[in-house]
Amino acid sequence: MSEHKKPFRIVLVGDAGVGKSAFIARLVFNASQSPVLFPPVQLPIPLCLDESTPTILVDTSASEETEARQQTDEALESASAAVIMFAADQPASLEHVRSRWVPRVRAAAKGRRYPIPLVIICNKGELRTPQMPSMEDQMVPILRDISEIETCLEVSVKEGHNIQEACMFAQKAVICPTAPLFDADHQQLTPECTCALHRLFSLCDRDGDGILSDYELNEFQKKCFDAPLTEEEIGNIKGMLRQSELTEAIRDNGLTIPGFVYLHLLFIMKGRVEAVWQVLRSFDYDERLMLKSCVADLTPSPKSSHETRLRARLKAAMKPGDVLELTDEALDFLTRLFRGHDKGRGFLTTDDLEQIFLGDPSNPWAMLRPAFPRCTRTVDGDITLDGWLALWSGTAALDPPTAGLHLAYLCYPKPIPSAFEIRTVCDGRGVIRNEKHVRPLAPSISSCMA
Ligand SMILES: Nc1nc2c(ncn2[C@@H]2O[C@H](COP(=O)(O)OP(=O)(O)O)[C@@H](O)[C@H]2O)c(=O)[nH]1
Ligand SMILES: [Mg+2]
Repeated sequence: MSEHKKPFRIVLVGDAGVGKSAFIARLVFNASQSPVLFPPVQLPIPLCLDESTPTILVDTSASEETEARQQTDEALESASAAVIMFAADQPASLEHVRSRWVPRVRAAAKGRRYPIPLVIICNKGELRTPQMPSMEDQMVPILRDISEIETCLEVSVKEGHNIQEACMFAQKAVICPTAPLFDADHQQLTPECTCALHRLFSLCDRDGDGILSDYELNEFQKKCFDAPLTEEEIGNIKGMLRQSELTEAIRDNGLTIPGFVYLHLLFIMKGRVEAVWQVLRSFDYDERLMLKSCVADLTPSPKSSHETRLRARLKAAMKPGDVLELTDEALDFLTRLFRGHDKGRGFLTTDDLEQIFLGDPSNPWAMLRPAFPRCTRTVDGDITLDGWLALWSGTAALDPPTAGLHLAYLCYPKPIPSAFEIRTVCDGRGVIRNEKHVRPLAPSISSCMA
């Protein structure tokens, strides 16, 4: 696995003389002497939180000279996390955290979906005298203003105090960043996180009654944390939710969707971001809160990439004129989904579609907007059952990995590969000769995508 993973890059910045290079020397080489500037250094495995991913520490220069500045900015541009260091005995270095280094880190993150996670380290802690303000007093106003700070702590490179802890926090900032989950400006979960939690709820609500019973909550807990909750813990969770301002976090003695989502918000507010990441990763979400493509893998081998395998299998199995289609079972699942949302009207409005795709970060037919193909919709633009199934069949034939992934997002209850089968639909002269049977509800792709 490690050979495919992009290394984590933890970039140290801060004023000259605060101890960046000395920190690396002490942490990695247990040395008290350091060069002025280290080349990038790979973190030894025992210090790595995620042993499968190489972690590189990148020392930088604070010099304002053009070349040095450029190198530091380039390092920041590829940073997975940044550590801004100041020194307890250099008040200007603390000032510069806010006025110089945070803006440099932010500028380097331009174009990224999320900010670069930050850890603030105060070095030379042993030089802090009782006359100086405490680290906490120094940090509170900064923490209030700069939301991308994950952690701050005081270390003393000279005395070897908190060095490994600082390294661990920097890695945690990479592995469990807050920004993809929590929008600090609005003090709420991000839409991506909410979307994923909605899907998780659907997966865990096995009887589909819209409530997580104690049993379902416990199964969820076991899957994510390998251990069941005690009765007391379940009671505490419900107690916490009952005290929340939500009108209905608990119903029929179980968690509602808002209650379930709110529970995760509470975790984050209490600094337990890693617990929420563990939940999401247990359900195969990646660092962008998308389902890993392996979820929709159509071949059993866990080696090469999803698309490559799928294509290879298809190439081997398919003759000209064959297409990949959804099985009757998959179409039944999609029909039930349709019926569950059409409110008996026989068509899906844009709002209904939004509800269906609540746990899916994107609608698979976004490229068809603003209007779906004519044969899939009513005159008002709503999607008919035939249209809905045709859109799925079309996507399955034209882009199976995408269809598979969206089926996974919609909580298809079986392994995704089992939702597909190869069908011979065309004899090469454009004549449809579906040998098994013609499924009247799923018009052929060529007609529905036309
Ligand atoms: N008193 C004290 N001095 C330190 C500490 N850490 C580093 N230094 C000293 O601070 C000076 C600058 O350190 P250096 O690593 O070169 O700073 P950089 O410019 O940020 O890389 C060196 O003389 C270090 O020995 C510390 O924890 N306490
Ligand atoms: Mg240095």
